[in-house]
Amino acid sequence: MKNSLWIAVLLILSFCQEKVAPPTPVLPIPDAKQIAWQELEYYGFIHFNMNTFSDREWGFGDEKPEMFNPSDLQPRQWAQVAAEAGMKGLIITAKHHDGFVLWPSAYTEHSVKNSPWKDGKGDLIKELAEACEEYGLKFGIYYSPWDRNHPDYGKPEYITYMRNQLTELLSNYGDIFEVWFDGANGGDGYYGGANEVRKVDKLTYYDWPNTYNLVRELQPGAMMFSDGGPDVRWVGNEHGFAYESTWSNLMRDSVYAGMPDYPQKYATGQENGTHWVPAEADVSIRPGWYYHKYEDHKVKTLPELLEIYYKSIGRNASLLINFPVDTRGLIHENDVEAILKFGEKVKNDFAVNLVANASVSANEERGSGYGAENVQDGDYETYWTTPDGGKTGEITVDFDTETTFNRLLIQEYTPLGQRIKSFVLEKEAGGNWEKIAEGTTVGYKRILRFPDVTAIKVRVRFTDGKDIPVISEIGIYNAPKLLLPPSYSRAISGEVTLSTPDEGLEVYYTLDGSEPSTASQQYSAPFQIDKASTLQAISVNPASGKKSEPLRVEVDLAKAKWVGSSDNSEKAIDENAGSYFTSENNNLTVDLGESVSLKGFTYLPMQARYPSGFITNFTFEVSENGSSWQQVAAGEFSNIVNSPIEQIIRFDAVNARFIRLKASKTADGNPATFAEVGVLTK
Ligand code: FUL
Ligand code: CA
Repeated sequence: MKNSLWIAVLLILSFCQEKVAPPTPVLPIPDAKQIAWQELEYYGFIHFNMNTFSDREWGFGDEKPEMFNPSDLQPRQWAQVAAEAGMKGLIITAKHHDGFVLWPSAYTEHSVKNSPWKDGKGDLIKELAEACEEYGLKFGIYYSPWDRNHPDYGKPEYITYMRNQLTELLSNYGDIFEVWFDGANGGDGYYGGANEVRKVDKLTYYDWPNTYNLVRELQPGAMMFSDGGPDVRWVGNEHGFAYESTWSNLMRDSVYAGMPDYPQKYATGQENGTHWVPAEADVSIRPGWYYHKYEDHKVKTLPELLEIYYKSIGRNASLLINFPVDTRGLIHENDVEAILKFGEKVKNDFAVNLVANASVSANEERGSGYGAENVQDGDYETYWTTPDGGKTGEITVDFDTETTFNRLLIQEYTPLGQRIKSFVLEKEAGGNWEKIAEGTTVGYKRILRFPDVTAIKVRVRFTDGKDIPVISEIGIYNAPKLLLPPSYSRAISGEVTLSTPDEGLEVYYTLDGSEPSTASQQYSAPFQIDKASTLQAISVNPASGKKSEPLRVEVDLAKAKWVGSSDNSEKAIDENAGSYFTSENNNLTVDLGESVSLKGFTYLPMQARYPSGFITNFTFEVSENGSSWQQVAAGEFSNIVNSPIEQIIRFDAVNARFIRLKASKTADGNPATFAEVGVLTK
């Protein structure tokens, strides 16, 4: 009797230990190549082709192969920079809209084979494929369906040409991880000399189903990108930002490449989307996709790149950052510096996962194999989940001691589908739970940023979902402060605003040219500057006492009383670098409202992506009464086209109430433009 009782107890125990069945997937779910791809998260784009040499964004198609002539082409430098910056792959513009191809294709003469580069013996696709292999990167191909060079574009013959070229690219260069089909297409072009407009039906012309089949056959592991997938979709903008709610599910059958309302209607994905087509956020490290010397000073700053990171990878999208490789054939020094700093900062933000050594528990567990400890083991394959029937669940993290943090990272186990619709992070304070931050969708990865919080115990509550939560990982981090100089802006009233690049920093400043320290004036609210002053300001982390480099700005008279003499000229004196005045008669005249002693002036050229009317040669005149004028300076803004930064001209002191900046010549012959004009009185 005693024995059989024991046997029964043992039997029951072993039955309980038996692994519980995993949750049923919530459809749609990713396929094997999509699962492998999502781990890459972050990879690079290379825009380098004919446009690099024609200094354009979209070549017309009539460019001559002789123009493709890099002086120091080094794909290994690209791969090295990408790998050092933490990227997992590179995708290159094998053919852009102008039709020029970077490999010796047998199907066209519009190719590197007819260029001076390596006497026509070069194959850039091969060189980059090898460089990627050397640096452990995946290799991908951008191929523009639109071809402004090809005589047959628009006819059925061109589809054969396109497939022939894809066959070359997908057969001869090893494994391709992504094939990027651009949605931009159709319009005017060279088309073999026809010089006309050719419109195609974007839905039917390319016969996508058969083109996709060809890619599948040649590269079964490749992800295909376009507006609507089939495997990875465009995020719908070129800023690198995904959405607060980003689903990997897409109503794929309603979408095709280049459809006009795609960004508004489909780019976020849909909760009830029918297919798994995750988002990829593409963005260039400069305003343009291709290299233009005049954008050398416009490389994205560290705060801008971090914003992109948190709004792409932190919002369930992958991140594709573009390098406009320069005319030498190198990633420019400024871009290298920016991307390496960014890679370093991201690494530091996520260096220590505070959950790893905390005690983690759940309100409910599905059973053995699905416990809360799975969210802290650093293994994506193991996950915590609950019994069937609900849509909510809670994970509590007990740090045991007061712990400070400012980032929450969550990963759903996507092979079972995307489920979470809302969640909240709370901390325990005096026996109550207080909200720290909240979010909507999660997906492969979701990251929330918030000001520093200190707590012993926190919990993540999954408050709504399509089904039970299935969570692979939860991370909590204390990202170091971004200790950069404060940023500066000024109103026409003269009021100055300083802001810190990160939460929880303090700002101190001086106005007399002395070096600021924590003993200087602390910034608390916008303040007035009326006269010429040297403003210097630092950001300080009060917790560590560490301080940033100083910001230094020469501030001068406020523009409150200034009046421009023609319509719209106020845009040149509104303290806004983004607005500008265009002058048909090439001059800007301003009444300063009172007579002052002038010692110089400043001119900021137009800052738009496609600027015009840069003043290259100027005269500067002053007047006391607005009728008799005296010229006090004349000359040239020598490097303004390549470097459109603020120009500063000084002259001997003169009293004046009116100023006039005249363009005797503009760079492109168009009417002069003025983004901002100021005076120097010191
Ligand atoms: C766009 C293109 O038109 C741009 O030139 C660039 O290649 C970008 C990545 O995609 O649609
Ligand atoms: Ca895990």
